[in-house]
Amino acid sequence: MRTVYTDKHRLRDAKIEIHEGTIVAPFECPRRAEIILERVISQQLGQVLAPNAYGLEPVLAVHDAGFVQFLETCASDWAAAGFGGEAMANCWPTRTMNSPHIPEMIEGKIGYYALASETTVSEGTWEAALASKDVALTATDLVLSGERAAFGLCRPPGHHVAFDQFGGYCFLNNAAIAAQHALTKGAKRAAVLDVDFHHGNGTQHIFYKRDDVLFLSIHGDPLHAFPHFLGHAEEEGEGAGHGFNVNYPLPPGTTYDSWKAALNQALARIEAYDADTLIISLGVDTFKEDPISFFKLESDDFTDYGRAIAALNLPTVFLLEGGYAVEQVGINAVNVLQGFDQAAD
Ligand code: 5XA
Ligand code: ZN
Repeated sequence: MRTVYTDKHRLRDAKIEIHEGTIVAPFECPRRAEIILERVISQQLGQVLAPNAYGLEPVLAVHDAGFVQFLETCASDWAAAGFGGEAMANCWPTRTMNSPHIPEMIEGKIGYYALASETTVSEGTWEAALASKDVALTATDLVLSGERAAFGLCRPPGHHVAFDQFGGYCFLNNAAIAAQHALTKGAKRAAVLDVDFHHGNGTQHIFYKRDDVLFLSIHGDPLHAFPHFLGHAEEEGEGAGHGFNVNYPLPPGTTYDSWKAALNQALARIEAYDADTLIISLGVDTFKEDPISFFKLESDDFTDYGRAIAALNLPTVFLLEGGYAVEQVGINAVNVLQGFDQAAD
């Protein structure tokens, strides 16, 4: 399987994150992508190629134009306001302050467009996010042009980004952009399977009322895990989209047996849907040593589920999401891809 990668991901190099009441160095750091790339190369997974540039059109197919404009200028607007450090939300339109007005001052504006405060917008973030979606789109085009599978080594990740809200280390929704691109180029039924530890609230939000993208997510129960407010089993889609959103929330301490049982259900649902294109939001923060998750997968489990995904026999795009046990993140991500390749041969 070929990998799409660019070192432009390094432009996203925030220095702070709010985590459990403390300011820490961000879990989502450039080293993650470097370790995965090193593993791709050392395991001879396949050729590594640079992304093509796609511009903003595929972004605007799933994201709000005002939101995109905000992201582009956020870091410079923050500095122009005389604020120091990295742009960070601290005030939101909460349940009791629902208003149609978008603040002009950057402190209010970032609150309007943010869904969490842990993720700052640092200088270079926008450029890295653009490059990350180019990685996703290039990997998607490899698959649309006949390759059995491709790996987009996306960084920053994307699955928390809704139509017009960022957070959870994500700025543009790479998987949603890729799925929409596949449809625009002729696919009829795309499926996005999100195996990251965290619910893919953004992808769910973007496709919630649609029946041309089946979204499935296996994740930590939001009663106990970020993003806290979405990801429950009863969220099944709306209108034409009813039945096309499937959540598998799992409890603290989940080991591979029950995780795999959820995966098997998800794979059966994708088969029943008769998907023609499969996008995997590949987060490996389900690993037992991940610092921000409560699932207990072992490294060999990643190989096993890569094989199971291959058995669907679908053109498959893997796009990197989370995974923060930095020393093992390369092993675990590449195990999925190798498992897939072994079974796809
Ligand atoms: O998949 N999402 C993540 O790994 C980010 C979670 C952020 C928690 N504050
Ligand atoms: Zn995650």
